Amino acid sequence: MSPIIPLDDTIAAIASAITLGKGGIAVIRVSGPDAINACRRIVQTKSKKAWESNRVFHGYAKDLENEKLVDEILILVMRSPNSFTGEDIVEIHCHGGIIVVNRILDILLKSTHVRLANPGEFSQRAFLNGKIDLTQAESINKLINANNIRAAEIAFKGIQGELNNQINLIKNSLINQLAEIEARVDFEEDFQEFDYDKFSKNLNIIKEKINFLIETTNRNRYIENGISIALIGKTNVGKSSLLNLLSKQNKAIVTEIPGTTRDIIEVNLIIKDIPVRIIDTAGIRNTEDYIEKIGIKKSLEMIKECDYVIYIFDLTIGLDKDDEEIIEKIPDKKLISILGNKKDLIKIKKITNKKYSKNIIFMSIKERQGENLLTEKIIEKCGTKEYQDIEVLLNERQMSNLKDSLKNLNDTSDIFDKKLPFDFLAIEIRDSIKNLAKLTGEELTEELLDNIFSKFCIGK
Ligand SMILES: Nc1nc2c(ncn2[C@@H]2O[C@H](COP(=O)(O)OP(=O)(O)OP(=O)(O)O)[C@@H](O)[C@H]2O)c(=O)[nH]1
Ligand SMILES: [Mg+2]
Repeated sequence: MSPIIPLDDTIAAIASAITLGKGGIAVIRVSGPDAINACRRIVQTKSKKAWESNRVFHGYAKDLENEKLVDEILILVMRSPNSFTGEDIVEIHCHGGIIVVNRILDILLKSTHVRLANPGEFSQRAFLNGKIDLTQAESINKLINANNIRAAEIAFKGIQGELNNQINLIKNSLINQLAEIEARVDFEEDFQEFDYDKFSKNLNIIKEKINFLIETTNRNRYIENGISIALIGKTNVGKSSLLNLLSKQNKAIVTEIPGTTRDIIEVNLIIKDIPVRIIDTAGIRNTEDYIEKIGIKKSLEMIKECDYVIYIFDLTIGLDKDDEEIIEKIPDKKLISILGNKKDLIKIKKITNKKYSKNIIFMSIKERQGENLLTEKIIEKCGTKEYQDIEVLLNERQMSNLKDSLKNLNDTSDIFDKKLPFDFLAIEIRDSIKNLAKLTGEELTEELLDNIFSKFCIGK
């Protein structure tokens, strides 16, 4: 692939996380034709193996302005083409924290022609030099941003080329179909009559494969994005107590005064490997209090915005008409459970409403009774059992290309229904292939590329 962006300069950036007082070591990554020469200038070493490829050697970083040594470092050299970017790469492993790593980077930028890398520029170079395809580059970003094991596992499969493989399998099937049409156009007399049914069946099999990828992604998007669960109910039923119980911290104020919570309070947790955002809300009741009213409005909006709801009521009061009115506002597919709280208190009202009684779990948040049952309900409702075998999850860009590709194939239906000339099919199939090529990055404009890689962080 010939690069559409010039790659003749050399770039550098801090590739590790930088935090004051944390991280024993930090890594500066330098890539480009001048990487080795530039680093040679600021490194002092006695190593005989210095600057050989795939070797680590010991040395010191020095400030050229005053010849002062600023840190003791290890240097790793990977010569082109055997490196991540395909260019010469030097990694400088220095001490962590903020000051020293930034100082070495500054010295390098100041005393050589190396420039600071843009976000994602190392991955972009790896892509442009044909070391990885676009889906692999995007998977690196996903792996670094993964906030749970499942998401990390899927991202790693992406780096190994799983999504690319699956897309290429589909693309090759389409190329075969296209070849058949084109051969017929050129040498029609050598072929039997075009079999519309058979061709349509073949296309349907390909469409099913595309649909499978789209549906798997839609169903499992939460693995990467997490799911949001709102705690909804009247005042004083124990919503904030539940937030505190699940998050194992005293995040929300709990008092016996109805109307304690006025605003939305959120915590991020991992429940059985799923990232979950629990949202505590203001208790819903009729009130004249101006601030509380705003809070209640937010609670009602949250029913619409969140992915799931746990509805909570007080067992000593029972599930009354006011509760039912609120529950009716919650779509069935969002309702994880109706949670009857304060089971520890003796005075418990019987639940007469048969419609809801099946979905009620009894809990004492105060005495931590029923917590496991609630967690099971969450897992069950969020469909997490299905995600064991997921190989790929597409990001928005990839989904949009894949949907376009499917649309091209769906647009062929008229040709089959009306038995239009079969060579019309070639146009749609060719566009469908093109959309798949966009997905893997074979067909891209410079602008689109910049847009994709600018979402990466510096040093990647
Ligand atoms: N006995 C008993 N009391 C509980 C239980 N859970 C919560 N409480 C008490 O009920 C009162 C209200 O609890 P909160 O968690 O503040 O209730 P809330 O639903 O957030 O209330 P608002 O913020 O006013 O809407 C507090 O005094 C809690 O200690 C429980 O399981 N048993
Ligand atoms: Mg509260």
